[in-house]
Amino acid sequence: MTGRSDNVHDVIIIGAGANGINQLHRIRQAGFVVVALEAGAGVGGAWYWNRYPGARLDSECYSYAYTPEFSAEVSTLWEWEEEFADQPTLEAYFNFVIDRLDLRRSIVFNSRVVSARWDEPTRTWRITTEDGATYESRHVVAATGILSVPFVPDYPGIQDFGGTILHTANWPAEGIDLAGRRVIVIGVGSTGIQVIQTIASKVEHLTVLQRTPNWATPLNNYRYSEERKAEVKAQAADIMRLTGSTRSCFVRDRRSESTWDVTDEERMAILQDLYAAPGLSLYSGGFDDLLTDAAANREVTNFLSAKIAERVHDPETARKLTPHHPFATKRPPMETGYYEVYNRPNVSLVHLPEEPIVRFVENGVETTEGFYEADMIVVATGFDAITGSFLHLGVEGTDGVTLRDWWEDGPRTYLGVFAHHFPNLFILGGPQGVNGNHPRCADFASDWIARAITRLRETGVSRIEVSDEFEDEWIEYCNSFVAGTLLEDAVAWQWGSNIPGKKRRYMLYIGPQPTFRLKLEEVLASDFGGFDVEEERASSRETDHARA
Ligand code: NA7
Repeated sequence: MTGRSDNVHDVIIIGAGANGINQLHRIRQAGFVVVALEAGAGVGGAWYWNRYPGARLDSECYSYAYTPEFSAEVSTLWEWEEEFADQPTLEAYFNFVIDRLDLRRSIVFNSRVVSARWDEPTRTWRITTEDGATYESRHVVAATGILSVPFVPDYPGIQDFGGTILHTANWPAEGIDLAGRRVIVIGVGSTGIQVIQTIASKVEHLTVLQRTPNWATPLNNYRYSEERKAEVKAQAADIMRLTGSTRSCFVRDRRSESTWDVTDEERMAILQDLYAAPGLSLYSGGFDDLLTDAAANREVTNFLSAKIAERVHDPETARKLTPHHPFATKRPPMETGYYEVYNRPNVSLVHLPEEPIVRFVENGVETTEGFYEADMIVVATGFDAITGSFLHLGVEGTDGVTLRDWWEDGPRTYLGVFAHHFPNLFILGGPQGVNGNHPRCADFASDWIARAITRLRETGVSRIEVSDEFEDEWIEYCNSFVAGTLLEDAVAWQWGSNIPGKKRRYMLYIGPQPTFRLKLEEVLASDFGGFDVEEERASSRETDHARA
């Protein structure tokens, strides 16, 4: 290979969202020369790009934040104002973190990675960004997120629309004045619901184009009193211990009893309590058999159907808003006054299964049954989730094999971290690794990756690669948690169902996170037993660079 780069590092991290920042700090603390390449002009990842009206967290802030173990200073100094922070607050938080930890100087902004090629003779990754800059490093950590490639359906005539058309992940930082506008929102996932409930009272008219209604439950956000702020800080370490012990790193775990272990009255009272509790409680704190017993799940959906019927005045609209799939087989969105929006005279609901879109035209959207005028269309149709951002990096490993080829039939990893053909590449917070409260799940993996790379340095290992047998084993293990559950029939981004042509594969590890961590620890305890490991050869590396 020709053209060595001047930008030589021990480790390159791709992405400076919650996970990339985490990894950058840990890798730098371990004494490596490291840089993080970030496509955006600022940090925060999802919280940098998703600036749409109403963008808000739905994990409790204090469980989503960095732990006191990650940085006691950040944990002590930062103050959350409410249970579920909004996008501006989260963006401010990530900026605060990188400034307190002096990480900004190690991040190159506006640097979208377009190619990452493994160079076998030098045991080096060579990376090129969109602007032509080149970098190289012994190790790469890809931390590009599972919801970062916006998906816009290819509607006939979409280019003919004469007004503003925007995917929610591309909302301009300066905002958009919505007063007096006739707006169409397409999509009623977590994002669409946040947009709809936020803009309904601001626009002249709002038309919602809904393909599949979802089981939205109340966010129950609240602002913190001074006492609560102090309590959240004082309990930070305990909360992190708790989220480290639960199945999906949420503050709640499923109840140990089944739906049928309690009387009908007790069940209704429990469901009502969970409905009134913050955030994802009804999902993360529900009955043990929520996703394994269809009849048990129906107890929840009957309960929620009644809530929709109570809250939406027009029975026909309530019918359209009532889903048919089991609760939580699609990721349940959180809402604040969402259902009441449909009682407003300036809001209309279009149920696409009953009147599909025919085409976009200059001033709106035509369906089989009507025409909906708009001067703005908000596209809240989600993401090429889980694998999309990793496949966009142009990764090429051994023997010219690309990650896109290798994952053609779905992601293949070992422990969500390693992939065969891609030596010294570590995936953080990607497929078959995270589930639930993502940054908290990835925090453990980030800590582990920093320790793993340190061990490789200490033991003089220049190259490490996992076998495809290990991948097969991990895929089978991941699938075992989905087999026999109600998730098997789900139509959801976790299966890739939202992207035309994407192979149907369940792409997340949904087993217990504590088990996942034990498995990672076993790899270190066995000194990468079973991996293909090569020690440094004196001649293999042309440039030996300084340590930090
Ligand atoms: P989601 O959850 O993927 O939701 C996307 C929405 O857009 C959903 O209602 C989709 O309906 C709808 N959609 C997708 N494609 C189309 C087409 N072609 N026509 C009409 N409607 C369509 O994305 P979000 O951004 O809301 O949330 C992503 C995650 O971010 C969320 O799960 C949280 O974890 C945070 P469908 O259900 O596919 O019929």
